[in-house]
Amino acid sequence: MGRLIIVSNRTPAPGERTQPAGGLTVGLYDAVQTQETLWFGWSGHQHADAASRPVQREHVGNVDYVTFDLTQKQYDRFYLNFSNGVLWPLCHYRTNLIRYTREDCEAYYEANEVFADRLIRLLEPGDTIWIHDYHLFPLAQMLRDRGVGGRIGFFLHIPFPPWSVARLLPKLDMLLTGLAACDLIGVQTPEDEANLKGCFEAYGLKAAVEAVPIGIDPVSFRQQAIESAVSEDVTKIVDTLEGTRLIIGVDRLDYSKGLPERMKGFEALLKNYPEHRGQVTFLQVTPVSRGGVESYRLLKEELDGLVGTINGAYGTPDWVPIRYTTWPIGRHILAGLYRMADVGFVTPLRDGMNLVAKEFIAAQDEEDPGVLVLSRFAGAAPEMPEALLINPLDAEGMADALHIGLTMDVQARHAAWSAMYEEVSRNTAGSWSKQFLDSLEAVCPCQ
Ligand code: ADQ
Repeated sequence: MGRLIIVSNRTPAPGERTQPAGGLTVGLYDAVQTQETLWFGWSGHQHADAASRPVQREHVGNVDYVTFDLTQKQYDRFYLNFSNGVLWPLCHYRTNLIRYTREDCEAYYEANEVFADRLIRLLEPGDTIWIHDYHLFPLAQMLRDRGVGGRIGFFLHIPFPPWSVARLLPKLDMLLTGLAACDLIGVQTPEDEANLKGCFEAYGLKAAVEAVPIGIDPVSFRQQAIESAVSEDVTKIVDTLEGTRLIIGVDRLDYSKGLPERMKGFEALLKNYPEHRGQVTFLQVTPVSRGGVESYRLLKEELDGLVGTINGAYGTPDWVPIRYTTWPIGRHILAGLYRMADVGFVTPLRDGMNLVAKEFIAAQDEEDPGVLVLSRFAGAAPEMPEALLINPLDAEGMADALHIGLTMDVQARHAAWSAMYEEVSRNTAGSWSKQFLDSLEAVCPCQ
């Protein structure tokens, strides 16, 4: 078996290389345990002489981590402006937030050329290349141009919009032509699959696209939650709730996650169901991300204001309705808090998958499980129809779902939870990477 070459914008940070810490790292952990792997990406650092600086290498277990620096200009234009200021809003159907300039677009392609130039020197015959996410749409074509004839797969972690939305992107045909150089493109849901296929067809491009929904490692996450729930870190937090019921939300601070909408849903609960006032606490853990992009700064201001307004309107000297932190919290603490929560509140306007929904289910106590209130627009929703499904634009509908969740009897909670836990256990991180790599081999067997 040849090597697996994983290419992603960021590789796991040095401290996360023995212990997966979330999203992509968790998803790929199983694949890299069983195969000799090279994981290639940006170091997370900017340097004025990036082009002349050598790559950084670290070998951990089966994996050779190879990273390189970007210049400040590449970081600004490729990463912040184009990847996160154009492609991210486009793929999340937020066309009004797109800030396109031709210079940023050119910088995106130039940065992908840098990835290709650096990577080509590390490749060997027989390697299977697996590229991840929207930062690197054109990379496969650039590798083909440099003579790579072997297997190349691509996985898109975020949604892909229909042609009517995608075509807003100038030079969409060029982006898709680059992507079509892959042997297989994996996406999260059947809806994304249909959308991407429709866009390829619009340009007469041929590409193999398959929905392969990502999962988590439910066994280890559940174990972490069981241990963490009784740890001092978690019991200290739970004690401060003073017996109130706990609703929990955990997300990067991102406009795709429906955070202001979520606050309005909670506010509607307090307004329409006054019996919950003083009886429930909503904890929202939201570490700041992409602070260099204007729409993220504006979102933080909006959220800060909403939390203050709701707490001012409904809070009392001895009860704070919303607890809100923009600091990251360790995964082991989060796992314990999920287990102690009565409701997981997950309300994205659009989300590729949303692993928090799956982690919340994995963490529950089977004797007395909590309830998941989940947006219909999360990629996880088709796999979790037993959740209380909501539309995040409908504050009253969210309030109704929270009320139902807070008052549901244990039999109903258990029935919903066990169906979702079965699904989370069936479709795991390990089965996801295996399914993708098996499909890639099936479409491109001759290696
Ligand atoms: P994200 O947008 O980052 O991922 P998500 O799927 O929820 O969203 O994954 C976030 C991960 O980070 C989870 O494992 C979560 O536990 C962890 N996390 C979140 N907040 C944290 C905090 N405060 N402290 C510590 N850990 C925290 C992208 C796509 C998603 C897709 C994933 C994987 O946007 O739609 O599900 O990739 O494909």
